[in-house]
Amino acid sequence: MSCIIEWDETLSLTKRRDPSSLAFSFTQTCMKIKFRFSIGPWNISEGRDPYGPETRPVRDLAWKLPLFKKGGFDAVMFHDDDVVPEIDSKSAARVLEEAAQVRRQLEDEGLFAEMVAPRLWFSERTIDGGFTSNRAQDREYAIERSLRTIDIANTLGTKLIVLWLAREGTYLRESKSCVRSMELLAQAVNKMLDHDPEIRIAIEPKPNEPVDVAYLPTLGHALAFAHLTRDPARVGAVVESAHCVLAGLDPADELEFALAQKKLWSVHLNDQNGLKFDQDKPFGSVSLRSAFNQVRVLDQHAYGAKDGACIAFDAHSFRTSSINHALDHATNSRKTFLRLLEKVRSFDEAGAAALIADRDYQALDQMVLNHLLAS
Ligand code: XUL
Ligand code: MN
Repeated sequence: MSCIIEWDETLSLTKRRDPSSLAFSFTQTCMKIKFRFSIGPWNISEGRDPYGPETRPVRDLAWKLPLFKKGGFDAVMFHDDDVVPEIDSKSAARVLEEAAQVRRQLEDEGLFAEMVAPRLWFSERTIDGGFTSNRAQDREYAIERSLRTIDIANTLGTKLIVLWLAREGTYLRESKSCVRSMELLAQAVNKMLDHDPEIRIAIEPKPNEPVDVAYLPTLGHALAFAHLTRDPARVGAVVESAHCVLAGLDPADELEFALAQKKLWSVHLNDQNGLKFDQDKPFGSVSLRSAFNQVRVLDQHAYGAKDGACIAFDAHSFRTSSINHALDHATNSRKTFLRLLEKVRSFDEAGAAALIADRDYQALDQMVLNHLLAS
């Protein structure tokens, strides 16, 4: 994997423990991670919401890919039917042919596929969930479709499968059993792991929407669930900022929790204004300080340096945006990330460590604000 890290002189990330406090401070000696950025075709959306229709025309992949490249993105994340539209009506051979065609399109644009996720929430066969549906034929469909997703991923040249378990939960608590649902989920994931011994499955937790109560609402649930599968080492996570906010959790802490377990295999950075509907706002749009802390932990722990994991922005255009500005939310998210990276790298870590040693958190608070406000 080329150019993940640009080294100047040394090859060390040194971790220094301040003897007078419990805090760790990090000195990134001459090391600069060169982050790689990713985006999904669904992030150029048409503006539909539950109360109104599309506000922008549909654009195909051939239109989107050059735009992604021009916007500074290196990789593309896909749902299975982003790669092969109307996938359920096509033969296995046809699906792979179309996937191969998309791979050529990606290569022509100098892009690569980051991950593929089965879209298990749209079909009439997944109305009550896929893997945890109460109907056996729905469960079979969900597993079959997920195995096809792995075949598509192989054709595109990625080994990362994302599972956002949209409808694996309940609208009505009495309709399913959690223990039974964990068994069903583990059976499904085991079949996926068996299908290709090289794939890794990253679960993307979200507490609600579309279901009332999701079975894997947080990162902690997802990582605990990994241990119910045949190969926990191959089951990790994607952390999305907005999903953390929806669960009342701090996105930077969630990222760091996954990093501590070596299970942060992708990130969906965006923003969310409180416990409301899923908003997928541009990164930093609601809380710049939270965004600063997210960038800081990713940089401190050299996210992606070893495994090439990408920074994805799972944001959407505002409904009011015209098609000419359909990617601005993503290019702006990327610019904000890079500006915050400068802020992270110019933060006075030694000064912060001294304030932590003194337990002067009031001064530390103001120091962070002053740093963010300084031009
Ligand atoms: C849903 C969400 C999805 C996943 C991919 O909230 O974030 O778009 O990222 O299936
Ligand atoms: Mn997401």
